[in-house]
Order: sequence, then structure tokens, then C-alpha cells
Amino acid sequence: MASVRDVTFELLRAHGLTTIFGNPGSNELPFLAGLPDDFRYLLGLHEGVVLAMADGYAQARRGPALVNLHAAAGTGNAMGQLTNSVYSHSPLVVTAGQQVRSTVGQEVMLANVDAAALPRPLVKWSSEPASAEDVPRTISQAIHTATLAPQGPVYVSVPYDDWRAESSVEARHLLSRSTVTAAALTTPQLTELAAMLDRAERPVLILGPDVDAVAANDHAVALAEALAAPAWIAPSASRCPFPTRHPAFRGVLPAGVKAISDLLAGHDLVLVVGAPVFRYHQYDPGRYLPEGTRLVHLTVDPGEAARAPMGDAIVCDLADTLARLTAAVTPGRRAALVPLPPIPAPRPGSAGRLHPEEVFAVLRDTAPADTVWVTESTSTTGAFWAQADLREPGSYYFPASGGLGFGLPAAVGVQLADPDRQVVALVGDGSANYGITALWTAARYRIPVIFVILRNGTYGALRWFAQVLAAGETPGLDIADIDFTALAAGYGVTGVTVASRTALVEAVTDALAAGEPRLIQVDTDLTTP
Ligand code: TZD
Ligand code: CA
Repeated sequence: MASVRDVTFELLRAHGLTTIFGNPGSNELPFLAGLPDDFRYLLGLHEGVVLAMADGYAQARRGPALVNLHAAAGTGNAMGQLTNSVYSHSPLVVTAGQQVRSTVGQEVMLANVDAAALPRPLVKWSSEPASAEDVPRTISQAIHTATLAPQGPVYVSVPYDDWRAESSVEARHLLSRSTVTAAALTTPQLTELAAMLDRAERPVLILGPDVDAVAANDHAVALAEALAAPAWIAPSASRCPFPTRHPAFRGVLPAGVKAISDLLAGHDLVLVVGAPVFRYHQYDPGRYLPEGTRLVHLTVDPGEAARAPMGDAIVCDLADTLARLTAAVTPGRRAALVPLPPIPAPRPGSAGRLHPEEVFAVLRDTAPADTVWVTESTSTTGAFWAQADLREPGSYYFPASGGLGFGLPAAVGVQLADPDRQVVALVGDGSANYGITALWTAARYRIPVIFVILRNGTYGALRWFAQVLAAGETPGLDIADIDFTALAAGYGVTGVTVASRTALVEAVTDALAAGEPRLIQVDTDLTTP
């Protein structure tokens, strides 16, 4: 007779979920003990790190990832990172152990009281099965819910005495079932949209992370070329949907209402694809759109469509829609796009420090062209984009909600999913502390990420924000003198401090050849985002 646990492992196997990102506790041991040989367990030392590793892994492999957390305490630690996953549409199947079913009501130690409610509203769906027999079906529902559009994290709490219960033979149906979405524009919808784009004098594209999530970057390029339209990256985008040296590329939109509407002035039609409308950050009151500008929004997410404050939305498959739209519009109606000017020389740093632009320029020129950048260095985003030369899908990841603690662990997860490309984490000396134990996992499993710590001694972005808010002198912004090479050594990663461009080139060259993780600490000047 098969147990609930046996069937669950078969189910996970059927979905390719044989890598478990976890941090264990007593409630999880009955599930984990005697793990089948074809499963691997990646230990993270803090649940935020576990979650962000799985998130990077899921995004880079463009498929689901399995997480196993310890009850309420472990889930709580992971929730900061769930704020990112829910907005990056990361298909994470998060499971957590629960105390013995009959004792939860007593609130015994490590019971997850009201388990399904705990991670809401940061998950797409959350459940604790009503019986042991329903565990495999609930986990099946979790996997399908996480991976159906719009993808997102889900949560299942399982009492640990459920695992050895006998499974129903009917659970066998779960092993082979599939669920798919088929949401294509109808011919009239497509014709109308193409005609609208053809009629527009000066259309503009705004492309978001969900274009990169389905690797539809080339389709976006083809549409921009057919329309001879400029293309921006959506504000606060967590992925890069467009090659940054393409003649259509204009940069990343700022994250304020007025700033965006000022930049869109003169465009009669704005087509937003694969991003919320819009993910603003700083409060910057103004008109949502310039006078006379129309906005059309293509999204995989009905929630994004419904909550936008302006525009007409179509919920659809992005790759299919972009490809068919490109074929349906009339090319050659507008002046051809002209090549971008060369990337400007990086700005120089001050004595003993590098300007972040110098760091990014050196890395761009030293690392392979298809390097994957995981960035979490908040005051240097402008400097990063000023020097960026990103060509391929899946070249850039950023925490989708700005929930720090993503960068170091997500880089480990991305590198695990994409071993053929070098992953470089660009992380601030503030952000690094929220996910620092990811260094241990990288060392332990020899995952050869290059971790670059930009050390400006402060929460730089918050210094800038304090100015935006005219907040005046603020406590708690300085974090001087943290030695990340010492921390790295403690976690088993070789680190080096560099203070010049030549030393940085040398350190990166060494790290590229190392075949193991390396950390490079660079003292940098304070810049504004
Ligand atoms: N805690 C968490 C989990 N997420 C956050 N976003 C913050 C605190 C607030 N915060 C920001 O939004 S940016 C920032 C903080 C603390 C400073 C990050 O400092 P850094 O980067 O050194 O990583 P910069 O380049 O110096 O800004
Ligand atoms: Ca900093």
C-alpha cells in the first residue's frame, strides 16, 4: 500500500520538482527522512535565503521550484521574500510542516496556528488539507495553481502525521494530469489593436518582466522594429525584457507618476506589455498620462489589469500576442530607428574609491557577454543601466518589491538553474546583510557565483529618499566598516577587497576561472539612483 508520502514524492517527480530548497525542523523530518535518491535537498541557513534561492531558481529555469519551511517560525522568516515572489510571478510551491493534526488546536510548541492564513496576501493560494488523504491532491492543486498564469507562490501546510497515512488509489490520477491556459486574442481583437498601432503617429512600447519570463524578448524587438517605436523598460521591473543596446531602447522608466507622464509626452499611444500599470515608488503627484495619450495594456495577470488606474487591458498570452501583432501591423510607416550613441565612459571615482559606473563598466568588459546580473544595490541602479549591455533573455534579476535579502541567495538559485552562464551578484553593503548566509550554501554546494559587494558605508538609497521627502537628518542610515571578506571567510567563500580598476579586473578574472564562489568587496562612491 502506498503512503501519502510515497504518492507525494511520485507527484513531485512527475512535475520535475526534485530539488527541495529548505530549512528543516521537527515537523518536517517525517517528510524529509530517507529522501529518495533522485531528489536533492539544498540547505539554506535562514528561510528568507531559502525562499529567495528558490525564487532565483524558478525564474531562471522558467518553471516551478519546491520549498520546504519549518511551520510558522520558518514561514515568518520567509515572508519578506514572498513580497518579491508574488510580484515577480515566481511559481514557488512552498510547503511547511505542521504539528500532529490532533494537537494543533492545543497550540502545542511549533504548531502553525491558522496555517493557511499566515502567508496571505503574499501568496496566490494557501491551504492546509482537511484530511491526510487529501494531501497529495492539495499539493497537486498547489503545483497547478503556482504554474497557471499568472504564475505565483502558493503555500501548503502539512501535519507531519499525515505522511504515513495510507493514500487513496484514486491519487494515481494526479500523477499524469496537466493544466494549461490557452488565451489568444481573437482575430477581431488583434485586427483592432494592429489598426490602432498603425494609426498612431508616435506609439511607444513599455515592456515588463513578464516578457522576459516567457523569453519573448525577440518578439518585443520585432514589434518595436515593425513599428519603429521606442521601447522603455517598465518602472521597478524585476527582469530585463529588451536588449539594452538595440536602437529602440530608451532605458528604464522612473517610478513616479509625474516623471513618467512627462517622459510619455508627445506619444499618442502607449502599449504596455507584461508589467503592471505602473509600479510606482516615490510619490510624485501629477497626471497619470499626458493629455490625448491612450494606453493599452497587455498582461497575463487579471489582477494587474483590474487594479490599473487608467488604460484598456487585455489579459492574454504575451509571446503569442507579440508575435501575431508584429505580423499584423504595417511596417515602414515611421522614420527608421537610429543606432544608439556609444556607452559613455564611466564616471571616475574619488580617492581610494571607485564610482559604481566604473565597477559596472569593468565587470561588463571582463565578464562574458551573456553574464547574468542579479542586482540589489539600490542607489546604483542609474549607474548600472548607464553602463549596461544586456543582450539575452534572463540576463537581469532584481527584487520585484524591493524586499532586501534577495540578491545574494537569488544569485545562488539562478546559478544553480543556469550553470552554463556566469552569474554575478551586485549587492550593496546594506542589502548583503539580509541574505548573507547564502554564501554558506554557495560554498557548501560549490555554486560558482561571483558576489560583488559595493561598499559605500551607508543605506545610500535611503539618503537619497530622505532628500526627496525633505525629511532632514535621519538616524540609522550609516553602516560603516563591515568587512564582507571576513564574513565570507566565515562562511567558506574566498573574498578580496579591491580599490582600483586594475585590481578589480584581476579579481574578476581570477573569480571567473575559480570554479567556486568568490566575493569581491569594492569601496564605492555614494551616488543617487
Ligand atoms: N528592509 C528590507 C527587508 N527591505 C527594504 N527595502 C528596506 C529594509 C529599506 N531599504 C531600502 O528600500 S533601500 C535600503 C534599505 C535599508 C538601503 C540598501 O542599502 P545598500 O544599497 O547598501 O544595499 P545602497 O546602494 O547604498 O542604497
Ligand atoms: Ca550601501
